[in-house]
Amino acid sequence: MNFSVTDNDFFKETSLLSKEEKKGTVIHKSPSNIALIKYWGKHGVQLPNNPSLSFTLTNAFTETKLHYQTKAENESKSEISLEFWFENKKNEKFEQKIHKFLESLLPTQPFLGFVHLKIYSQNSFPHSAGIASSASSMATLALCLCDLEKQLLNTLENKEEFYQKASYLARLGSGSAARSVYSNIPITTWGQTNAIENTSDLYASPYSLPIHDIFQNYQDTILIVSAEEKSVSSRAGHALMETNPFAQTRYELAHSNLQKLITALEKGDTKTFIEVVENEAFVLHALMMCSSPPFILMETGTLTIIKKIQKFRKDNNIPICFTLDAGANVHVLYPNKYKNECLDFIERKLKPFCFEGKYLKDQLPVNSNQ
Ligand code: 2P0
Repeated sequence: MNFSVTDNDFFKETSLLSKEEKKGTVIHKSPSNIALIKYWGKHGVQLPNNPSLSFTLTNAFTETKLHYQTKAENESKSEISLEFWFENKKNEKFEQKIHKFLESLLPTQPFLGFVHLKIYSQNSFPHSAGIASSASSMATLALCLCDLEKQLLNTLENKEEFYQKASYLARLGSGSAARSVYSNIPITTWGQTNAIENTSDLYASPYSLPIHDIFQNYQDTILIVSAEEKSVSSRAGHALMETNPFAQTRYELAHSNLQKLITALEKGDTKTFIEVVENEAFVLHALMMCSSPPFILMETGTLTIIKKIQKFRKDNNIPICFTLDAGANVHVLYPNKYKNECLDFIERKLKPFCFEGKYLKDQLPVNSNQ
């Protein structure tokens, strides 16, 4: 496939489905990701208004097991049949959400109506940590659905095609999930940009440009400032961009920040890396503050931590920086070679501002083929 891939490439006929009864289990694991160039604002069916780029995490992931059995001849093939367990308990709320998602896929993925599905999912990170799990959970579900299609219809044999489709389906579940289907790829991009070949708004791809050694095994320590649910859902957050007076400027800035980041990643230029990454975090939060209605997603502790990181960087000449998701928690980013100094700083100076002293140590995966 090339970059002229369209929605039609992801639609599948059920005529390939054999009549014999089939059952089986597929299992997948997907990492969480943290965007450096943020996706904030969308149009159409989950299409991003600007390209985004993210670091893949290693320790924060979702694991999903999908058990399937083909329906009997007299059972309806136009309905989804699903039971859903989260962390070993039947979860009605998640079941309804996934049911609705699968229903929305039925017109283009009709084979989903031909099976009874039992899905078991669990996260590696605590759910009371205010860490978004939609990216890793939708990505792992999408990978399972692609494996299901492969087993039922003998399609998606080609690896690249398999992952593109998984990313495409994950995107329909949650935008940032498109970037979470590639477990062992440290950097992922989603959204069409002339700066990177073969990029698409329909699915994310492994970052294909040179990465300097300083970014190998880059560290991300996630400081839990608030474990509460977000005050505004990401769906509502994205919608606020439609009336935000700075929206157009933001989309242009995302493109120029991406270009700067690409060069910094290649050259190992941590100074520019830090400028871009912190700017993207501040801009995301500034956009929410000047939306109508406005939202403040940072807490007092968030600001205190940010100031301490910036001071530590200046005083010690260590290229440590932060980024934020659409919430109060802080991702502290630093090169692997400064791990000891940075972890010591976090433990002594930042931990007191974390909710119950909680933080999670994470890092980029070591690059390997998918
Ligand atoms: C991102 N975020 O690029 C941005 C930055 C949060 C801050 O994408 O509505 O859950 O499901 O497409 O992906 C969070 O929004 O939104 C998000 P939907 P999603 O990671």
